[in-house]
Amino acid sequence: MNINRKIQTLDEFTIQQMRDFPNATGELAGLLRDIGLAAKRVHVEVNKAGLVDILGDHGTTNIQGEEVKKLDIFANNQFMGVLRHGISCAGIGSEEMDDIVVFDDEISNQSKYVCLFDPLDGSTNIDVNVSIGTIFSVFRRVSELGKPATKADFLQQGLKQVAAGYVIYGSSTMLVYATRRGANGFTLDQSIGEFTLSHPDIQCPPTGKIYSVNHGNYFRYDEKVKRYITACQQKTTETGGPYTQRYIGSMVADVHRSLIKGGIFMYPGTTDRPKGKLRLLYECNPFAFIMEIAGGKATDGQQRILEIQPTEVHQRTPFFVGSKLMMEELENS
Ligand code: P6P
Repeated sequence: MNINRKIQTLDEFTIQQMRDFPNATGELAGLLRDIGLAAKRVHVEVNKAGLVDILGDHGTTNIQGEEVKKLDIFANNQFMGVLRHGISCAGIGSEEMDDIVVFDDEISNQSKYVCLFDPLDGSTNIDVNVSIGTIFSVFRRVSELGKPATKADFLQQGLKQVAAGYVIYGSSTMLVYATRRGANGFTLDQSIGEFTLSHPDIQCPPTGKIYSVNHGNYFRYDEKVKRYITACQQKTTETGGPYTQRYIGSMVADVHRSLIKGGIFMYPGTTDRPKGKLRLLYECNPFAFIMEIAGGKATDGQQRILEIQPTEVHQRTPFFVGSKLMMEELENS
């Protein structure tokens, strides 16, 4: 009997992916469903942030020296909670925590994966109702199963990710994730409380008309970046131009737009911060993985983001990501 399955939920999609791989254990599918559950809980709080006292500062600063918003902590606890009590993750790293957290219990030590999170990116925008997001990265452990996860499990090159994704809490709440089999987007259908497949097999357009960068730092960028920005403002780009400039100041929103509509997002290094601001492990690696799976490119200005060998959990990197042809224009500028 041909059952009408036009609307596929995240759970049904991940189970279908498992059916296509009979020898899959279902751990990764389970981990993605756990992340989807936590994302729904964060969605509820983000969407009522204006009504209850969950806005504003938590009164502490994190390892980045940044003011921690109450929603940051709430989000961190939601994702850590579902994974600690699940059966698919041996430990996590998070922007909100100084070091990795190894769950170190009998079940978790048998788990094949570890996760890294920015639980609520763009949190400075929370108080002004601009889209914010969660970013996550999943690695298969390199340490021995049955024993606690180790730092080496987290400090792997981005090209070794088995999955990566983000949640954007915007005009709708969407969860986008990629595995080597493709990038897919799921929009939260609040009538049934499920993420439902809305953007199957996402492909990043090979070019676009939008460049995204913080012009306030212009005079602190290197000459190559300045040349490219100038080209974007003139008719001197190979793919047309002049382009439109859009900068929301929330990475998840800026990169999501670049992925769906085409474009380029840049957070370059500057004379005062040569490594830029964005974090390699839980901001740049996940988006680089998704963008490459969708046909785009992601570099630090010199090399593929995914080939960088990390040395510490919170290390920063300059970040350029987006449509293949626009990225090549930047590389040749
Ligand atoms: P700037 C938000 O705080 C964030 O980490 C990213 O989401 C965003 O792309 C970037 O910082 C914005 O930084 O220096 O341009 O305000």
